Amino acid sequence: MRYARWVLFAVLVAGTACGGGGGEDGNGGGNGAGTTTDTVTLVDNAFEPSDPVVDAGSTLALVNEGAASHTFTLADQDIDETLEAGAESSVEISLEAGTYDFDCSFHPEMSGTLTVQ
Ligand SMILES: [Cu+2]
Repeated sequence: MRYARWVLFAVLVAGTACGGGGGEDGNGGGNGAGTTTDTVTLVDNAFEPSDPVVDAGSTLALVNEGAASHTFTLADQDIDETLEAGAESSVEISLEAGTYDFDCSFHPEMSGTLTVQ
């Protein structure tokens, strides 16, 4: 009885030490504060990322990796880029700091929010 408890304790300690090692490193790829987005990829049917962050006055690259045509449209901001399948383009973000909803004119379910900082 006493021996079995000891073994269980040893196994628990070994397991904890082993599992703890890799835990901290996993967060590195996240969307950290201060990181801006270079490229928005259009796929069937979503934007990746759907929450890009850009600096005011910068240029945002657009790549359509989908099989269908898609648009990057900010309806109220005079930005409406149409990309055929496989096409690349870019838009100049001449907007004031704030958040702006965008979508695809062809696929209303494709939408996202652009943050200008
Ligand atoms: Cu679309």
